[in-house]
Amino acid sequence: MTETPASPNSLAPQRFPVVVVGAGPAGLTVGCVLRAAGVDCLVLETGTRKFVEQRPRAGVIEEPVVRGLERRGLAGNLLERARRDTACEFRFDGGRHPFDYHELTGGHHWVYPQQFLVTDLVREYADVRGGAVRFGVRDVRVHGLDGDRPSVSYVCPESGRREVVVCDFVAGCDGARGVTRAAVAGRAGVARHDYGIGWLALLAQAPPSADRVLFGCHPDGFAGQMPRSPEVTRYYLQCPPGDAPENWPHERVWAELRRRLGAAGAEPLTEGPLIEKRVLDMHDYVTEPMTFGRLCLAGDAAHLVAPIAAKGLNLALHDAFALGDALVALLLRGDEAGLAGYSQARLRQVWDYQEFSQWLSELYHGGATGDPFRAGTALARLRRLFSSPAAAAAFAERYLGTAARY
Ligand code: FAS
Repeated sequence: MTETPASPNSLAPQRFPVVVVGAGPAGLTVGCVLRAAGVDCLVLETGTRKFVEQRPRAGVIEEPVVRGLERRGLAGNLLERARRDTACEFRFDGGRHPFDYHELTGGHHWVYPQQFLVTDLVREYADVRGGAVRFGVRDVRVHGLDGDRPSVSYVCPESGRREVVVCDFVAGCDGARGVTRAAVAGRAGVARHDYGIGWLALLAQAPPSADRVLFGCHPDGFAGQMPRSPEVTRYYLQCPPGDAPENWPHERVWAELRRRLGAAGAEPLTEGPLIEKRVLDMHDYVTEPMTFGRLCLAGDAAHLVAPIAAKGLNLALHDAFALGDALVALLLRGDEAGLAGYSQARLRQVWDYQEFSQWLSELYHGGATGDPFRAGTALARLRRLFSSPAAAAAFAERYLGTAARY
């Protein structure tokens, strides 16, 4: 951490109560909550507006998160356009095993591609609520986090000048590879877990093969189908960590998907061109605490949960709700309780979701480890979802993220 730089060719420092680093779901939601309360803030983003609005990632959103967005006036398009899922389906033992969580709990999952949500949030923040945002910034640095006048500096894409913004708080929402967590690397406790597996993340230009999420728990590895829209479908295939997308030509991908998702009575898969192919090495991390002086981390900047349990986006939005509300309470009413308790409260849910992700990973991947004992316990865990109402209810609560408290 360095003192506020006074570079000779930078203009006088600007001033905002809050600087938000990163215009992903977490950063934009914090910005929208602050703007709704009339708190000024500046969002800094290295990508262009077009880039952040078109980046496909998650798509499954929990009901409590949808209601949180709705209460903050951020769910208009989502409620109109998203699909509500009522069931998912496991495929193992050569058979189809539908899991109707709506019948069990009355709950839903909402399916709304993350890039659609980010597009809504950018419009709401910048165009509707008049929030300040700088896209395309470079070399963002944070300064003086332990004092009461932290600042953020960045290189302006137009002038090439380093600009300085003085603030009261920095919201670190710059994702897994950002600079804010790195700025406190020496002080943060970071707990990591590596699953030792990869997922080939695919987007197919094809309608979904089934109107629900499919989980194929196959001895040759996991396969998943997540409908995203009537035209595009997300698929995942378990692969070795560090594998190269080039090793997965079109024919091999569909042959593996057919095999691992194959089941008696199942419709054939609807194939199509693969418009995205990338390998994700499955790992998790949690940063503790999530606040350092005047820096508050939220979303993937603080914790990463592999897409196994579809929790990353949901955790990022839960963080953003809590952080936005806490900053408003402090800046407008001098109420410090929310911010003082932010890190501890968020970490309870973060660890709960990490534990669920681990539990689910064993269920998905245990059968493909080559270890007959793990394969046996994974199958027992799967079968219990369909033989024990208590196990089914517990799974549904965690899968839907509807636990009353953490
Ligand atoms: P984000 O990473 O979304 O946003 C951070 C922003 O900060 C980005 O716009 C970035 O450009 C910007 N930034 C980075 N460095 C910066 C800097 N130095 N200065 C300024 N800006 C900077 N989650 C699920 O729940 N379900 C899924 O199915 C799922 N699938 C995924 C698939 C893929 C391929 C990936 C990569 C992730 C997936 N995730 C999924 C997780 C994902 O959704 C994240 O949890 C979510 O984007 C987190 O949101 P943010 O914390 O806002 O971070």
